[in-house]
Amino acid sequence: MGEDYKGMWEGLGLDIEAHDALLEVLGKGYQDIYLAQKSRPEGMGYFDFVMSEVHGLRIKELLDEKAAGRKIIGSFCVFVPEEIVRAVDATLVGLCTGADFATEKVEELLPRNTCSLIKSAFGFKLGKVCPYIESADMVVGENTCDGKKKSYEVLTGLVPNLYVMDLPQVKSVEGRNLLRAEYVRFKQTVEELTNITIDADRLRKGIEIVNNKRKAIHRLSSLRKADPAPISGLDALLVNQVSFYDDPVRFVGSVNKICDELESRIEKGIGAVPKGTPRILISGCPMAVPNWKVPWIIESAGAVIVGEESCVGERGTRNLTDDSGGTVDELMETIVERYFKVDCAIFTPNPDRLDHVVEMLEAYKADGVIHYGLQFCQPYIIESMPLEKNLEQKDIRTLRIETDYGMEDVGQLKTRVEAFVELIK
Ligand code: BJ8
Repeated sequence: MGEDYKGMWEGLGLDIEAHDALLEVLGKGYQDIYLAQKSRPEGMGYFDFVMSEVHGLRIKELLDEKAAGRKIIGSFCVFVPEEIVRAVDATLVGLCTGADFATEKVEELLPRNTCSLIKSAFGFKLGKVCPYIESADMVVGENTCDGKKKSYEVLTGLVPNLYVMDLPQVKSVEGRNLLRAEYVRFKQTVEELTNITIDADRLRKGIEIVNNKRKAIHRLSSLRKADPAPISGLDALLVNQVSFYDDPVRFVGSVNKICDELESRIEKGIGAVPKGTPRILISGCPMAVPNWKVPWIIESAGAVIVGEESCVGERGTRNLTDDSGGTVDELMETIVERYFKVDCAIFTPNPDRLDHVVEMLEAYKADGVIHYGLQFCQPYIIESMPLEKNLEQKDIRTLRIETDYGMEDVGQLKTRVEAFVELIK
């Protein structure tokens, strides 16, 4: 892919040498983790292709959209309402936050004990290796955890088109009012950016596009309830990850195609793993591309992941937005309603999340929960302790993992995960 896109990457100001090195590591990791899997559905070929072109063809498409007058908006969080972005014919893309890069430079700006996800966002920017952030007309940060909100103060110096959205921390009337006010401000900002005024038809269309993505993912999720699981957790995670980058309409078509195939696999009793393989529900911090470390460890230990209680997973997609409102105000209200249900650990208290974990565990017939906490992520790590206690009181086996994007702890994690898989067998 390199030679075909070199000019494009240079035009975006990427550091070609560093970027080549990144792509090489990514390609090797993908080969070892993804392509080495057995009994993959054929439909994953589309996602393999998307991944092979994630910095190539997809970026070219985005630049073509820009040339045609459309805007690209980058985001780090599922609280950024894609419906509103779509309503102005703009495209929302998730920004690269799933791998370590330029760590030394990052640690000149951020404390070492900052979570890997935040450091990664900085590393990709400082190392000039993320074509998404360089293509974006606007980058949206959000006041969620302390790490993110303070680091955006620093990121503003590196990303002049950074827009910061305030977010509530409490699910109160005041919290909801704040979310509504911030979504109205965001709507006005994207209207100004694009010179397009959002009317009810535009907003309804935006809701429809985003709901269709969620519905396709719901269909895929429900097929993972089968035993044997027709698709690995790694592959299902990849589909969720690609949903943040891909063209939404094409994405829906590809997910539905793979779902047709999975239905026929289930009918024939074909699985990605043998029937009776221990089933795991992952819960915790989001896993952005190419963060596949823990799922890879879990599935290499002889288990299969059947669901993700995560923003790159069901927390991010579980609820649809009601599109029955007749006016912009009514539709904005249903957007607020939908996002206010997201049970991110930045909320205090956050009781819904425990209910959702239990609900998912039952729905996907999981044998145990692995809580995935990124080191230094206080919201999720602190929440994981009462979560584990509550789950164990319900006789649900739980393993808490705290890790980062490095590979130093792989051996130790493997030992712990293997022991856990033995326990739940
Ligand atoms: S809605 S989970 S995407 S904030 S891992 S940066 S929480 S210290 S990512 Fe998130 Fe939005 Fe919530 Fe979802 Fe902070 Fe934790 Fe780092 Fe995190």
